[in-house]
Order: sequence, then structure tokens, then C-alpha cells
Amino acid sequence: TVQPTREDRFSFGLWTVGWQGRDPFGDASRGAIDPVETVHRLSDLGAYGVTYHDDDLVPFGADEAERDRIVQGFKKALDETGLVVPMATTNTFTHPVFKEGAFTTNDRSVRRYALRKIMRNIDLAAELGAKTYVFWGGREGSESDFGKDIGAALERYREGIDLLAQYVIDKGYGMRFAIEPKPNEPRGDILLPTVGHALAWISTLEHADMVGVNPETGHEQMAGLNYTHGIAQALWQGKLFHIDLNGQSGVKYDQDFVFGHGNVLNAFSTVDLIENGLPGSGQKYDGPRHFDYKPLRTEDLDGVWASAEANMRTYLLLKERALAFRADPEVQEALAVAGVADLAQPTLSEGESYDDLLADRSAFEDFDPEAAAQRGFGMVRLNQLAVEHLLGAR
Ligand code: GLT
Ligand code: MN
Ligand code: MN
Repeated sequence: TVQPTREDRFSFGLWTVGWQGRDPFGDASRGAIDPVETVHRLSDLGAYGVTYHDDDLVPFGADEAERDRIVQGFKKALDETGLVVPMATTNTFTHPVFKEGAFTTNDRSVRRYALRKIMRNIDLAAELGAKTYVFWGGREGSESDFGKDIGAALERYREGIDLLAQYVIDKGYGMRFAIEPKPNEPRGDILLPTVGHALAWISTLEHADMVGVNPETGHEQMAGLNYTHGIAQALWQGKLFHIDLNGQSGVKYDQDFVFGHGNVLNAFSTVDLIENGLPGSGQKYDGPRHFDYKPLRTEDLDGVWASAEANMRTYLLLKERALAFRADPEVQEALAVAGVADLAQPTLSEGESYDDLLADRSAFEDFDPEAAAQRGFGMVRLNQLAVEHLLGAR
């Protein structure tokens, strides 16, 4: 059961296994991997998809002939393996031209250049069959509260995404956009820092219907937030277009650990939600299980591929545990004691008005808050059952 197959729909970014271990304090600890090799290795490991930034595939500044040669080689590898490209994205953060932002830099010429760079890769992404286009605004932010007009920045962000949405519609690419929130790093503060900020901003867009979110486990946790709650809200709002699964240990730098290597109990509830959906409404995420992690800088190339496999194994093990958890009669009883399913029942009866509620003496005049306050919900027992299933003790 822990052998990944195409049906599991696991995908990885070229930049994940391809990370060479460069950090702010140290040089690369590994050599580069050819994207063609990555496609073959991921396929051998049981993944179904590979994702990329324009510059992961074609080095920044390559001429047309070089670009063509690389793209053809990549396509050939996809054909040979059957791997698909479910998602693509643009690098608008590495080159120093983007040091002050891309969509939202104060320099208008750079904003125009960024839009062109994105449009160019959207064309390629469409050619490769991508259905989701991710926007991670790593450089959209500031270190000085006085150096950025935040209202104007959000307006320019909106202008840019509206333009690109119109482009995709006019071209008939059938793509949806997914905004990836992150609170900070590399900027001191990044715009659209959490799932909530992103959802609120998306509602202001001209083509809001085709824009959702791509929440990353560690990014919500860097803000001290609950990832499972974040994706649950996005799912409930019909906005969970894509996910970046990884591991993070608390509020600190972006660790991009292997999925589950961090807050493993939250990883368990994440998989439970992805696999079993929202209990009340049955809403379920049906996109790729995408891993956005970095193999530790301590690893050699064998360690890189072992770490890719680790993400998928952890996911499948948690999936197995989540199904066992839901099937356990004692868990079902504990869920009933906690009243989990009762929350799906509307608070007012069908057709009931506030006048009816005001007339209902049992709701207030005859209601005994002291008696109701006596109820125990058994949440600790429920949580302990989850931990015991997670530990394989049940
Ligand atoms: C970058 C970032 C990730 C984003 C990628 C998409 S790039 O590695 O840290 O979280 O998902 O641009
Ligand atoms: Mn990250
Ligand atoms: Mn990510």
C-alpha cells in the first residue's frame, strides 16, 4: 500500500529535487540535475506529474534555439514516461531585476517586463497541457513600511492578474490561477501573506471565478496558523485549486521539509481532509497531491531521490491511517459524543424566522445555560484516538 502509483496523482516541482542546497550562508552542496533526468526518476518512483518555473526548465537569458532544444527534450521525456504537467509558474523572484517586486514593484518598466515574462511562460504551459498556473509573489512586499504604498501595490497586483486572466480566456487556454500565500522570506513582509488575505483580495478581481489559492503547509505554519483549517476554508469557498505539501516545525524560516517532517499530527489531519473531504458537505479536493519541499542540504543525490520517495510514502501511510481512523467504531462513537456531525445541521429550522426564534421559549426563557455548560465534548479522547491511529497503536 505504500507503493505510489499514477492514480495517487503525486507531483513535484523541478525546483524541489533540483534544489542545490544554496542558502544565505552557504554555497551549493550538490550539482544540478537535468530536468529530463528528473522526469525519468520521478516517473520511476511512481509520481504522475512534474511542475516547473520557466527558469527551472530554460535557464534565464537562453536564446530561442537553446530554448527550443530544451523544450523539445523535455517534451520527449514526458512522452516517454507518460508524466503530465498539471501546473506551471513563473520565476519572478531570482533575478535582481525583481528585487523590489514584479507585479508590485515601484518601477513600472519592471512591472511591464514581469507581465511579458509571465505571458511567455503561460503560452508554454498551455502547450504542455498545464491546467493550473501558480503565482507565488516572493518579492511582492517590503522591508520598509514607508517605501511601499500598500493600496497601490494591491491595485497593481489586481491589474496584473486581471490582465493575465483576460489573456488566458482570450487564448482559450482553459487554465485557472492559484495564488500562493506566504507571510515573509525572502521579503521582510510579503503581500497576501495568508490564505485569508489571498481569498479576500481574490474577491476583488474581475475574473474572481478563475482564481483560487495554492496554500503551502509551511507557509501557513510560518504565520502560526493551522494549515488544515486554511485549506478547509479554501475548499468550503470553492477556492482550493492546488496544494503545496511539505513539512515545517513552528514559526521560523521556511523549512520546506519533507511532508510530515514537522507537525505530523497536523499533516495527519491534512491528509484526512484531502482524502475524506469536509464531513458535513462532502466537498473534496480533487487536484494533484503536489510536494513543494527541499531535500536537506546534507543529502547527496541518492538522498535527494530517497527524500522524494519519503514524501509519497508519508502521504500514503497517513492516508491508510486516516481511513482506519474513520472506520474505527470507537472513533465514530467519540465523534458522536463530540457532536461533530451535529454542526452540519442548520441552527434555524427550515422556514424558521427570527420572530419564530424569538417566540421559542425553549431557546432562551426556558433554556438552562448552567445545565448546558455541564456537557463534556470528549475532544481529548478524540485527539488521543487520532494520535494512537497515527502511531499505529490501533
Ligand atoms: C519557491 C517558493 C515556493 C513556491 C514556488 C512557486 S517557488 O520555491 O518557495 O513555495 O511554491 O513559485
Ligand atoms: Mn516554502
Ligand atoms: Mn510552494
